[in-house]
Amino acid sequence: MKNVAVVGATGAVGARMVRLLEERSFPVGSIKFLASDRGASERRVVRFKGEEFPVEPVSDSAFEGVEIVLSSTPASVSRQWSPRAAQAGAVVVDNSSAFRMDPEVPLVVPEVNAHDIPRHQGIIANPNCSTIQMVVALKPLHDAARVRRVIVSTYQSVSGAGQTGLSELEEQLEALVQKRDWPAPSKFAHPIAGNCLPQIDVFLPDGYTKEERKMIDETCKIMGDPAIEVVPTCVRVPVPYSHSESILVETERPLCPEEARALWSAAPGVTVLDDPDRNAYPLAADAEGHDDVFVGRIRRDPFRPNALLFWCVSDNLRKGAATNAVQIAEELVKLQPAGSSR
Ligand code: 2RA
Repeated sequence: MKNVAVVGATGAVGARMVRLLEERSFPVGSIKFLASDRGASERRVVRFKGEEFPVEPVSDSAFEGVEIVLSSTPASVSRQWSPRAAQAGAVVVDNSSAFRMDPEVPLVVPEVNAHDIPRHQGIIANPNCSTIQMVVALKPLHDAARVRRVIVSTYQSVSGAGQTGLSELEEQLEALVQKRDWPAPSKFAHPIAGNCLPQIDVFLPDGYTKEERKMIDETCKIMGDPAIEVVPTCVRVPVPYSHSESILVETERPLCPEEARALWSAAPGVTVLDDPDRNAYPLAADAEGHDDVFVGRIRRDPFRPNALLFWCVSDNLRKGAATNAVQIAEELVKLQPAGSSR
C-alpha cells in the first residue's frame, strides 16, 4: 500500500486521476488532495471511495510521509512544488511540461519506455497528450521496422485546454444554435465553435507552435531515438473530448498494412478498429472514457513503399494524461514494495 497525494485534484485531469485510482484499485494506504490555489482548497472537497476529503493547501509539511504524488498543475506551480515533494521523499509523477525535457527526468509512456522509470531522482514526467497516443501507436512499428519519419496532423479536443476550453466551446455552440452573438473568445485566439484553429499554445520563432515542438522533442526522448523526424501540425477542433491524429509513418523496412495491423493487434494499449466495409474506424466520441489508443484507416502510401497512413484516436484526459500517470505509479509500486524507500 502507498501513501498518495494528488495535487490539482479538482482540475479536468486531476479529477480523472482520482477516478482512475479508484477504478484500477490502486493500492492506496492513505490519500490526500492538495491545491496551490488557496481559494480552491478552501471551497472544495474531493470524493474518493465514497468518502469526502477536504482539499488542503499545498505546503512542505503536506508531503510528509507521502510516497507517491500525482500532480496536474500549471508548469509554474510544478516547478515550485514538485522538487520540494521529491525532497520530502516522495516520487512525483508530474503532468506538467516543466521537467519533460530535463535529461535527468524520465519522460515515460509505460507501453514504450517503462525501462526508463528506475533512473528517476524523485520526478517522473508524464508526456503531452498528443505525443502519448502517437508513441503508443508508433512503438510496435518502430520495434519491427524502425520508424524514420512521421508526418502528423492533429485534431485536438477543447478539453486539452482544461475546463475553460470546454466552457468556451459550450457557450459558443449554444449561441450558434440560438443565432446570437457570443463574448470575445478568451481561451482560444478565435471562436472555436464551427471552426478549426491551426494553433495550439503559442508560436515559436521557427513558425511551429509549442504544442508541435513538444511532439517533435518528446517523441524522440520517449522512443529513445533522436533520429526520428516528426513533422507536426496541431489543430484545435470543436470536439469536447479525445484527440484524433492523421499519421503518415515512414519506416526503414517497408511494412504492409496487414503486418502493421498484426503488430498493433498484439501491442499493449492498442485497439485496431479498421473495417471500411462497415464504415468502422476510431471516433473521438467513442474513445471518450476508454484507456486504449485506437487505430484505423490503415493504408499504404500510394507513392512510397516504406510509408503507411493511419488514423489514431484516444481520450486525451485519460490515456493522454491521467491513465498514463496512474500507469507510471503502478510501475513504481512494482519497483518499490511497501515499506521500501525509493
Ligand atoms: C492541449 N496538449 O490539447 C494540450 C494539453 N496538454 O491543449
